Amino acid sequence: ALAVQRSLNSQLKFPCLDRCGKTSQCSRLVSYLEGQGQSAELWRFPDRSTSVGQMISSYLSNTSQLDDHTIHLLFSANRWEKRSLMETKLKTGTSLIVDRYSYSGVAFSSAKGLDFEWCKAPETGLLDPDLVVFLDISPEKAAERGGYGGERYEQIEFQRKVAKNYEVLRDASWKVVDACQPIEDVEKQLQEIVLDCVMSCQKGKPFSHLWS
Ligand code: Z5A
Repeated sequence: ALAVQRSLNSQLKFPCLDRCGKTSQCSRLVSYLEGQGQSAELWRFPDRSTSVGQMISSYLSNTSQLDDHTIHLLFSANRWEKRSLMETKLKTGTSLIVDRYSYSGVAFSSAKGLDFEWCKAPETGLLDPDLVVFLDISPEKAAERGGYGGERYEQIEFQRKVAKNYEVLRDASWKVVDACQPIEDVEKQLQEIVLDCVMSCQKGKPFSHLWS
């Protein structure tokens, strides 16, 4: 009963470490898909435009303090508040390129010591992406990139724990792309992977849900 037949749509999710280049690549991908005649939108989590998103944003910029469980649930709530719009967009044939999703929620919160399964629980029932792409970069290399160090989680030791958690979450269906290649090479690989996925989703595919 939960399965809804999809028409022209796909959801592609980018978890990853900070500064791996996902924001740059996600917007390039949307332009690429549009150039291929596809309807596509760029989404990102946290979505800082909502009232929940603003609470998350002040936490990340260290202007407010919150208990680790509380901020985890806020990140999850921020995805739930967008869930029905996400489903509507997909049903009407728009592909969504999503910069971070539930995987980041679990990888970052459990790096603080929260129980892994507890972190997954509030994500249960959110839409499962058609494709997850992991932009692979070491915490050390990421730290050498522009703008690193401004927000709460931008510390190498913490990012190492996050990287280990992504290894636990990662399954064989994830596509892993080396994020240390030149930006244009990463872009080219992503275009191929993503266009393939978008095309296969056009054949019609039922929705599935995390974490099943
Ligand atoms: N978080 C969480 O705890 N729980 C959750 O549920 C979610 C998130 C969803 C904010 O996320 C924090 O929230 C994040 C996880 C946590 N914390 N951390 N760390 P965010 O996504 O809003 O912010 P971010 O991870 O800090 O992303 P970012 O700063 O936007 O970085 P990016 O998207 O990975 O990279 P970029 O902006 O595209 O590029 C960074 C720089 O590298 C820039 O100067 C580029 O020109 C350069 N770059 C990009 N690609 C390359 C290549 N290939 N070579 C060389 N240089 C490059």
